[in-house]
Amino acid sequence: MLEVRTVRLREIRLPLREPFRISSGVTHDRRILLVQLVDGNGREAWGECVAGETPAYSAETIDTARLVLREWLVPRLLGGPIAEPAAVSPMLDAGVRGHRMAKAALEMACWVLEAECRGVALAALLGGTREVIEVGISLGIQPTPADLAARATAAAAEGYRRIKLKIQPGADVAFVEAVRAVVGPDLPLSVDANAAYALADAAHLARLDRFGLVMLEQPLDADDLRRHALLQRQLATPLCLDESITSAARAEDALELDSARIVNVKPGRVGGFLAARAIHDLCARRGVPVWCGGMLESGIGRAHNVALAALPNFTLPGDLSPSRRYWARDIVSPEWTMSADGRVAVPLTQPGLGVAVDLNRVDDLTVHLEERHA
Ligand code: OSB
Ligand code: MG
Repeated sequence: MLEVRTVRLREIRLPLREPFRISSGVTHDRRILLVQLVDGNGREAWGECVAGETPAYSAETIDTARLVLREWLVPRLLGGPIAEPAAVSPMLDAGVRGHRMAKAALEMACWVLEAECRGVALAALLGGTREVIEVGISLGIQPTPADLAARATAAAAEGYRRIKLKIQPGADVAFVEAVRAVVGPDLPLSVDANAAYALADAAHLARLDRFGLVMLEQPLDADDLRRHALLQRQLATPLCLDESITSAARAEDALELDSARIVNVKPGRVGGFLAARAIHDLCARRGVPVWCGGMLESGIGRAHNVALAALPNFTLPGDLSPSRRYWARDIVSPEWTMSADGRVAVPLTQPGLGVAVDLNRVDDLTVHLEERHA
């Protein structure tokens, strides 16, 4: 039984060590909305909203999420007892369409609170079985193929198990070719277009087939399941969907249509852990591999993602880079690290998140704070 007495919504500003460019825009500093729950016994649990600064990746932004949380979502959670964390999504979904990133921030914090109350690790509460997860890196768009190849060489030397290259029209075939030439034929490579292409680019995208990519992620518009299926027929490279997969029903549609043969699961994109797990289970039943994507999260969001990625069908490396890849200093301790052979350890011995939130540092970084009580 959960009873949320206080909810704090706070925005922190966390500068990236270097800008991250994808086809839909560039991020310099992350504006991150953190959710802090406090229950009747003074137990605390943290959530993180993955919405971006601009409505480029999805319609939601940190500012829409804050509004929806404050006006519509937080009031539903306060006060009354909640039987279990699986009951939270139905409460938040009733009469509120969309806004899945806002919902997820609250829903995932409730799972953390339950894990704290029961004294179990979040990964264990979710049904995770894996103790280590393979890590992949997502490399932003660089000015030239040689620049990207240098980044890829460094990433391979650090031990990453898979390298994902962001692509866009004008920065694709030659860039992938340069990377394949320096990393050799065996390192798993993938590309992510963040919806930058059209179906008319099919013949051009088929030129990527000769690089033996593990997948081509989200080439077309998020709403376009049918055109992804038409594109898949013209490519040897398996398609993976990210932006398109907003729910288990959407994932089912995509698999029925053959719009995707691999699914990127981000709990923050789909409304939280309940939906993320449903997508995982659906894909497992159908023999479709999934992996955990990232949204340049702080160490709090990374803890959520690592816990989810411990589920058995997360068989491909996740975008779960260590803290130092993104930040001069993270907001959790210990910071997230990666072993020399490219793995992150799932914290299984401590209850809840498995990392401590550095409250002094969070306070220093806070630019906006609001609080609601039951
Ligand atoms: O498409 O996976 C994506 C970051 C922001 C928005 C969308 C995406 C990404 C990444 C970053 O690829 C992955 C990471 O967090 O390391
Ligand atoms: Mg993606």
